Amino acid sequence: MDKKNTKKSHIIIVSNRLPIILKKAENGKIEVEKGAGGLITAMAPILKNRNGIWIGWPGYVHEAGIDDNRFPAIQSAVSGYSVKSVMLSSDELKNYYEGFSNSILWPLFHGFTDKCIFLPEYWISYQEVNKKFALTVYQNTDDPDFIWVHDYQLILVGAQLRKFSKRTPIGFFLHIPFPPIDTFIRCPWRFELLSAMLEYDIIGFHTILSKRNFIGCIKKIIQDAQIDAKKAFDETVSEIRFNGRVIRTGVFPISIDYNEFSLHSWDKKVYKRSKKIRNNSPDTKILLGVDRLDYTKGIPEKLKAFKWFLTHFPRFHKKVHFIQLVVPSRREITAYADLKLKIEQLVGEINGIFSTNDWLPVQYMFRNLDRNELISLYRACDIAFITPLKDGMNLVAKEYCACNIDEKGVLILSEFAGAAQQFYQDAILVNPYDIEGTARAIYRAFNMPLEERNQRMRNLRENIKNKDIFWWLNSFLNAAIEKDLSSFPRVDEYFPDKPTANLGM
Ligand code: ADQ
Repeated sequence: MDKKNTKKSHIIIVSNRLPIILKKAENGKIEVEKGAGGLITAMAPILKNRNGIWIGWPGYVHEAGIDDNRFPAIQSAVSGYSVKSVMLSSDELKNYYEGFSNSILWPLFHGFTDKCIFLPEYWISYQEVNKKFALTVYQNTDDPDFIWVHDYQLILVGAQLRKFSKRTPIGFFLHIPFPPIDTFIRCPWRFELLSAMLEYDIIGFHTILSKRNFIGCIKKIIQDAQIDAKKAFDETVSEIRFNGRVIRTGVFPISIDYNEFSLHSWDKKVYKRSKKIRNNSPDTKILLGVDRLDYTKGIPEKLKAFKWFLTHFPRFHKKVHFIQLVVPSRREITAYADLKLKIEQLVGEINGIFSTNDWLPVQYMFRNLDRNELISLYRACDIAFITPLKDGMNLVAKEYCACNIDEKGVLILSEFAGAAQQFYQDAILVNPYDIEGTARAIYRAFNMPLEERNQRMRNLRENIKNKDIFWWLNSFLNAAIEKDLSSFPRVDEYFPDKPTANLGM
């Protein structure tokens, strides 16, 4: 990018991972492919249009002083915009990524404080690596550029850029929930983290609850910040005044490329594959869970609810087939390795108790699937069973509905997924800690009349179609530049005030 000859503003995306995937080819060589996912799809056109750059870690460790010949392959995997790699050593990976990011911020922000390991060396590494990211951003940007930093691994990047005297507008989007003050306050570096967030010009969250929690923490911890409490707590986008600057904060529920998923579901190969999945389980309803291996996703609780269902409703034996897909993730961290064992033990227990010669209640898969396989599963299943204990948004819920082109499926969704804020009227909401209530929700999904299923699924799909990933991207960027914030409607909000699963039995 020739920065010197143009003053047109560019867009710079900064995330922990670059939008690429490293794959081992059959000959043992590592190949670089373009990554998939909503964020990448949505960002690509805007990055191409505005001559943008994506800055991030390419996904492998690299020791200082060694020449890396993979950079050209990384660049050519992503066409139309530039990528810049930030290299991490194995020590940095251990302390910044597995340590501060995934053994402090991830559990803390999801409310699992017992899983936090507050080691000072993690904090030191987190600061150093965030500085390293900021330096790469600094070296590759010019003043009118808009820098957009993503997620909890990189909270300090904005503040570090200010230390380099960067005055460019900088935005931040948090993809995970922001915790309430009584949780956040346990972090030994609470003041540093919050002050760093106030160096951004705009900060986005998935839900109004996260935004409120953030404002609540600012009010208690950063004494000089001026907040119009009413607006801050209720409005989609509001302002905080601090140190002579105005910081905007808003609610932007992330989404998926609805059209892409929906069209893909009409594909002949997908149809054939989904038919095959259905034929493997004749006369049964398929219940589907798709989750990354993570204690926040509530997989053991979900299995316990399924066990309760089979125990108390024996007439559904041989009438239901539960497919639980788990995507490998962060297994180097002990809590994740333990979780895997727990899940496998529960699957074994349920199948041991209930299976017969011609019926296996739980089919468990622990691997990555390609797009076709995943969409075929979404298409084949009757009930999506998505019950995280806490989740920023949950894109699987949105993908499932987008793929449910015959509009006969049912979505069982946890109240504690960000997506519940959007879908509370049409999904069956459950409290995943309530094993019996969750089991009864399966019963309800089983018995829901076709007409009701059609209506609910149509509403869900309409909702996702109207607020897809491109809507999300535009809302965030508009909020960063819009003069009149009243153009952002107030946020629709769900809070459980009565028993959730309307059991109808
Ligand atoms: P995640 O915790 O990763 O994301 P989620 O939003 O559900 O959770 O996204 C998972 C993604 O992985 C989905 O796009 C899904 O298609 C894909 N996937 C799942 N199983 C797969 C498999 N076996 N093979 C291949 N792909 C699979 C974080 C936050 C969420 C937030 C997102 C986006 O934790 O709350 O919704 O970021 O902001």
